[in-house]
Amino acid sequence: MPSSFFNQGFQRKRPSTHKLPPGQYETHDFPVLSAGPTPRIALDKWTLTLEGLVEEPKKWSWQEFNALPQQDFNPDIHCVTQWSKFDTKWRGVSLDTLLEQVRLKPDARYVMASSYGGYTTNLPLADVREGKAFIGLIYDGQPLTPEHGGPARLVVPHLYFWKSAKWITSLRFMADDEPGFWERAGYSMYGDPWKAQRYADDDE
Ligand SMILES: Nc1nc2c(c(=O)[nH]1)N[C@H]1C(S)=C(S)[C@@H](COP(=O)(O)O)O[C@H]1N2
Ligand SMILES: [Mo]
Repeated sequence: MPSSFFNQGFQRKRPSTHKLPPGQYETHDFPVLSAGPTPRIALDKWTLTLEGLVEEPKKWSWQEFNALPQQDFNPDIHCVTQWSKFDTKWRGVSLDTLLEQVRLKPDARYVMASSYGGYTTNLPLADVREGKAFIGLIYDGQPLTPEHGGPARLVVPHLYFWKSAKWITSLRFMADDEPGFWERAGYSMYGDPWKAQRYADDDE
């Protein structure tokens, strides 16, 4: 029997099969964690740009961005402060959809996500492709609130949630890894919750 058939049936019958990464506890709230004040971005001023190692940079206005195909995502999320939240309900645009609209240069290996307000965080390019990352616009059926990163935030659920930049405004493709805001302060360059990679010392 193909394993995908088995997995689908298994998940439908047991939707509550969730796992906690090491050192995490489950919360039903949605805590807000912001390193600074919440920026308020007027939608007619909002832009998202793909830049760096691309043949031509690509910039979307809010209106253009909202014309892109959207999908539902229901990931479990894991914050380095040890809360995890199961089955969060998002709607947004897959990074794969965005990447279809640029030609990456062959040496692009990493991405720096930058936010309104100055926050940055780094990720390997492979970790934002193939369905692994999206720009969240709707949370629980409502436009994403400013506190949680509205109007638009990056969501990369398989890494600790500090990699999910709120108020995102650009993704810069890079040849070499560079630390972002928390990474410069001693947090892990990668942040795999399943390996408890909280601090730089936890990286292999
Ligand atoms: N721009 C920006 N993005 C950010 C942060 C931030 O301070 N600024 N905090 C990060 C951290 S540490 C976490 S745990 C999550 C928190 O998201 P939430 O406030 O929606 O729970 O956002 C991440 N993205
Ligand atoms: Mo966090």
